[in-house]
Amino acid sequence: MKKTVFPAFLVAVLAAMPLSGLLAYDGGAVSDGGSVSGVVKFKGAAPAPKKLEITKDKEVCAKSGKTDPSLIVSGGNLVNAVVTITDINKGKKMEPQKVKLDQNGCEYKPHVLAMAAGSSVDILNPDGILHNVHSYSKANSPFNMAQPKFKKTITVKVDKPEVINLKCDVHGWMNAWLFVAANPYFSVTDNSGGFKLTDVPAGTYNVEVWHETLGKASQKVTVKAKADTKVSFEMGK
Ligand SMILES: [Cu+2]
Repeated sequence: MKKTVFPAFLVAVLAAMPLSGLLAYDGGAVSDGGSVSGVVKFKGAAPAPKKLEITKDKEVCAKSGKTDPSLIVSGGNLVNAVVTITDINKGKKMEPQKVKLDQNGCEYKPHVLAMAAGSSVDILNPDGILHNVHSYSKANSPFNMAQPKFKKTITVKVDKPEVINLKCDVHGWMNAWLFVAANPYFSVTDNSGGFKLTDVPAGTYNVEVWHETLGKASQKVTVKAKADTKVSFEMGK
């Protein structure tokens, strides 16, 4: 009996191919696209905002009162949740952006910053004191950089889709998330819990919400040409 033998080099090549390479996103012009919009609600009684204790550099960091940003509910709506389409590989053009993350008053603003993979983030230090930006990333190279008062901007590029937690080693309460999306369909909920994904080619997709404390929720959504499809989510503990 004849055995089928795979050449060793072919096996090695296939094994080395990254999954992201197989699922590469193909962006271009979308005509007759539809949209998905809606609200993310918080299930249950809204938690009372937790006050953060400012233990260092009070003259700069304690100028404004701070509350724990890890679960913000406004009028029953969930703030800072990221809504994405997880299974789209062809649609509108993916534009890497140049986005800003401010540390003004020892607080990251915005707390959750979403962008397309390949984007650059300008991390600003207008405080006149030392910050330290520490990323907890796996797909992208992790970084841990001191940002003294004279270093007003540090720019980092994020090439791979990943949700990255950022912390400041100087000020333990400082915490932010970079949501690096695999495609251009992402939206961060605002104070009204609202989100909108535009120029989506007609089809059925998996629409997912991510929240740093509440985890994930998803549903199948059918988008029709030139129409807005309303979707609502409810997330709780
Ligand atoms: Cu800091």
